[in-house]
Amino acid sequence: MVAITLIGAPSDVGAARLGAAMGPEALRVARLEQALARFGSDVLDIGNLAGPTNPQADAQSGLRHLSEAIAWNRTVHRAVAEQLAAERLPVLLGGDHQLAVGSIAAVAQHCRANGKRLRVLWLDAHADCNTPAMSPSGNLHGMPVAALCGLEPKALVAGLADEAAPILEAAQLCQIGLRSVDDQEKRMLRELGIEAYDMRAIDELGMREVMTRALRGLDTGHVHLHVSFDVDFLDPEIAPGTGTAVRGGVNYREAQLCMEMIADTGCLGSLDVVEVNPALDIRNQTAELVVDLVESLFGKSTLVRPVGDAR
Ligand code: HAR
Ligand code: MN
Ligand code: MN
Ligand code: MN
Repeated sequence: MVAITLIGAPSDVGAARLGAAMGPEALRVARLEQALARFGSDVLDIGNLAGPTNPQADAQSGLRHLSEAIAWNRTVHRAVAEQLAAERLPVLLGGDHQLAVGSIAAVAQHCRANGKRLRVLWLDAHADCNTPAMSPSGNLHGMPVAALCGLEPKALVAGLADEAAPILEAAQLCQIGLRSVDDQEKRMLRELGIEAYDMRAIDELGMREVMTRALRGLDTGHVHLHVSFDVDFLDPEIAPGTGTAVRGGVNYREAQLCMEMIADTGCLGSLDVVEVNPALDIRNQTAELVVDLVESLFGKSTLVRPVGDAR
């Protein structure tokens, strides 16, 4: 059993709409800590990190709120690194998805220092791989993958990693659930060679086959699996509380299977839960659903299997 630490990061500076900053509180109201207490040896909620509020400014050179996002990511990076060093499993409660830069930078460093292989699963309706030059909005939550893979906005990763090498190699990353990818972003995914399963792949192959492929190779060597869970991965019919909902998302059973198959690997080492926006939700159902799914991610549905059953 692992020790789990919840880290609140109430930022919405990377998003188009206000409200994701209330995400950590919504998840607490939905009793995330109490739910995880069944699966963690101990669960500690260290409360919310402090960071800049949303200045609601216009984009400058293709970017909105860059200095605020940099401040948030430095703070997140420090907090996540601290928990990993203490051999605890950090669960970052966002906040908007640009926070994954700080979180994944810390995880990548931890893996390098400890000889672990890193694999990142990016569960999202969006690819978040825009550079400022490509971005239709200037919103930084559409850019963390680009920054992590060594592209602009490089200022977002300055000081978080060795400047010479990108934090993430494309081969370490796998995206699932995509259904809103900008044209230039599609080309970028292809250029970088990022493994991506869009909703059509889930329709055609089924979630089971998609996850089998996404999780391939985790049984060899010491792998640290980081899950970056943008709740707009889920269909808005079941998860309306998010800022950029896109119809045609992952349904309840598919989401459960996705989480269960990740749990079965036994490799989960860190988690981001981002883009919960209670201002857009109905009776906190999105946070409640996320708590349900995170329980599965930590092994809720695993039956005690007969001896000799490898699963
Ligand atoms: N691709 C669009 C943009 O860059 C919207 C993507 C941002 N939305 C998210 N990220 N929630 O996953 O503006
Ligand atoms: Mn995202
Ligand atoms: Mn998204
Ligand atoms: Mn670890």
